[in-house]
Amino acid sequence: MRSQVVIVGAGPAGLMLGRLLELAGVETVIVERKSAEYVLGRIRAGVLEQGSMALMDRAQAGRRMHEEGLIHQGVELSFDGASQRVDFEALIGRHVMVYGQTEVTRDLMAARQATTIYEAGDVALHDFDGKPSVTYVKDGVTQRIDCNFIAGCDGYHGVARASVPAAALTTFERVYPFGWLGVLVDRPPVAHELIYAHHERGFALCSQRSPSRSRYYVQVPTDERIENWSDDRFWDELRLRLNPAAAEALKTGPSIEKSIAPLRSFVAEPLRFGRLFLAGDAAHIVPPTGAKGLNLAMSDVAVLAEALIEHFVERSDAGIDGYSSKVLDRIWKAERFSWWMTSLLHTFPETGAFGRRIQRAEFDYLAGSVAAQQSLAENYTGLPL
Ligand code: FAS
Ligand code: PHB
Repeated sequence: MRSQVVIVGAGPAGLMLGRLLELAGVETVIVERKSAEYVLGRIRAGVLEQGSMALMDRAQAGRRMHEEGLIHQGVELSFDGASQRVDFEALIGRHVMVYGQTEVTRDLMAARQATTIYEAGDVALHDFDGKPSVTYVKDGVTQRIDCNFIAGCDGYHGVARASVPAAALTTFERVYPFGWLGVLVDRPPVAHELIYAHHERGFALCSQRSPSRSRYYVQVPTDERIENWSDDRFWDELRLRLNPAAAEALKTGPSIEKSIAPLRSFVAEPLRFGRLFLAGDAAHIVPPTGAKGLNLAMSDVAVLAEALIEHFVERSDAGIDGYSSKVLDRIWKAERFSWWMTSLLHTFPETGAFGRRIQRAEFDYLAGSVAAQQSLAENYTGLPL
């Protein structure tokens, strides 16, 4: 088989890249390790920046998002009971949309016309410095796809970045001393906007998926085990971390999904190796506190799609030559913001009483400064592409 671009990974990055390329007439094949059902079963992000919303429209996959997504014009930050709303619309005239990553993935899957090979085993990348190809095993038979370019959209644990010689790659990483225990529940959200709460017991986040489905998180130690957390224990702990009004308004019920995700900041440099490009979680990881992970993946592939289209349609390599430096500039700004939000809102016992006072001063400065709130608003709603 032959194609112009082989995309490894059918998560949001791979599917969005494939869709933008196919609309421009560029041939693609996506090779995905798991089944479509498995990919859709992963419960992850929930907030889209306006730039990601515009990309869904460009991909002609935005209809349901506009019908079912919830426009949010601000968020609430609370700190040991004190609350501050950050009004994106009033501060900078922008907003975000609450629309789950599962739905984004479903819409992109439905829009895709070209080939996606699911349950492809032993995916391997070959000769991406010369004449690239990708091999995989399907129904016991090894298949090969010759191509012009490979896009590694296969996430943090994927094969693409792992195929790059270690000497060619520089990585930067910070692993946080805690994770997020997340619960999905079919109950109305506790508030009409998201609540990010700092409490001496730990961070908590009240998010949502629809007027009848909510998503909640609490900070837990890295070695925490999901079996230690009954629903009742989760709801009791969440109430303790929220301000009294939110704790009172919380509507609890049986969890329909419960999982623990580790938190890390990670960036690989550069993001181009000959005819191989890395995008999305294959290239970087952010702690979910800033709601940047999915959105960064989208902005990576918007730039990569433009570069590849320029190569095939306009016969220019300026875009592919500039891809890595262009996306890394925006990646590091999102890494900074995600690190800042995480540092402000989580408890870090190792930083002691002085660290807690600094966090409180950071919150008090934010609460009293329009400029600080504008800075949070422009980062949270998404920096320009
Ligand atoms: P993905 O990981 O989504 O997709 C990669 C795809 O490649 C997967 O389908 C995988 O099966 C496939 N793959 C892997 N190895 C392969 C191989 N060898 N061959 C073929 N295919 C292969 N972001 C937020 O903004 N908010 C959140 O709350 C949030 N929560 C998260 C919770 C968890 C547990 C995780 C892991 C991430 C979370 N994220 C969150 C970040 C997440 O949303 C990512 O940013 C987003 O999924 C990135 O999309 P992709 O780059 O497409 O990577
Ligand atoms: C979510 O709804 O899953 C979500 C929302 C905002 C975040 C992280 C996760 O910062």
